[in-house]
Amino acid sequence: MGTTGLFGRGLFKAATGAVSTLILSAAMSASAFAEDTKEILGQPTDKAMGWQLPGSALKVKTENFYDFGLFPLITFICLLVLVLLAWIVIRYNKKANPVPAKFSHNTLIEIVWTVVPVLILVVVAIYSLSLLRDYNDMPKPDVVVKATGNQWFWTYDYPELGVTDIESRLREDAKDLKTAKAAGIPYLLEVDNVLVVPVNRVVHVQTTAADVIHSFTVPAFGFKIDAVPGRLNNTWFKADKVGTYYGQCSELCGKDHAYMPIEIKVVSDAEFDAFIIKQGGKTRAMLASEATASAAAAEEAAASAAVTASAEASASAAAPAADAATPATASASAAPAVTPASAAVAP
Ligand SMILES: [Cu+2]
Repeated sequence: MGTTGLFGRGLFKAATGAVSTLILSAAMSASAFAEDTKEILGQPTDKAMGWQLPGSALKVKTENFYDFGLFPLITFICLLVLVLLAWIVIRYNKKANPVPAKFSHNTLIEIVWTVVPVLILVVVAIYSLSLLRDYNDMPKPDVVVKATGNQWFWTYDYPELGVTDIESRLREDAKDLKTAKAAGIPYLLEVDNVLVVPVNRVVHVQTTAADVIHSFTVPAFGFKIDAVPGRLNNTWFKADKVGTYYGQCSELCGKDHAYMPIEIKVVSDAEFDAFIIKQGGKTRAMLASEATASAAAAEEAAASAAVTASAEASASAAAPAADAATPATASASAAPAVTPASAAVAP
């Protein structure tokens, strides 16, 4: 290394300088961020870097995979390549190494640089597939919501609860930074009609579109799902904190693509039921009791039908052997058996 020229040393200095500047600026921005800003759940924070605060357990898992898996791995590989590159440039340039070696292969090193990346990719794949499976295997949903993308707003339906066509558009005062600040709402994110869902419940999200492709995306819940005309795409989330969560259409869909945000309000079960009733729908409890009542009614009807059928069967069996008076007796004896059942159905 004694012959390392000025060029080599200069480059090394530049490289270490760049790395230390990067580290320093990252540290400075992190401390500045800690002082100046407080992250707000469900929305982006000014000057912040990295993820929004997570709003569900699945998002936490996704973030952990990136923060403790992919990001350190990417950083390590980048630094390794940088160091190797710097070493080659400094140690083996024309001045430092005037007589180059003539060999062209090294079996061991070639095996290593093939096998090690394969192993790294296998580990990444195992974690990725586990995460994909979690996103894919939806638990039994408590609420189904359907989000339809339109140019340029969203419409929301609760198909099972009888609530349809809630149009959700960007609020006028959110379109301008000054008016948004004055109103205390997030710029370009606040809508007139929000999508309301209950907390700690599995929400099944169906997406489609009425015109062109849109994308239903909410960072805090870690989903981004295309809304495609003529298709019904599915995802799910389970919000673990009450609050308001913002997202945006994430598929370029025309001139007002930037002005069709998504706002999800996560509320308690009681508030959710109140919202559904206000929208003219039926709550899950109402539907469940209706279902129980109609099941009971169906059971009663089936029971009374069976009684009638058996009465008729006995009547018809009695008929051939009896004289003209017997059918009247048979129907008279069948009648009381039917009556209590039909009386029970009536109320
Ligand atoms: Cu869109």
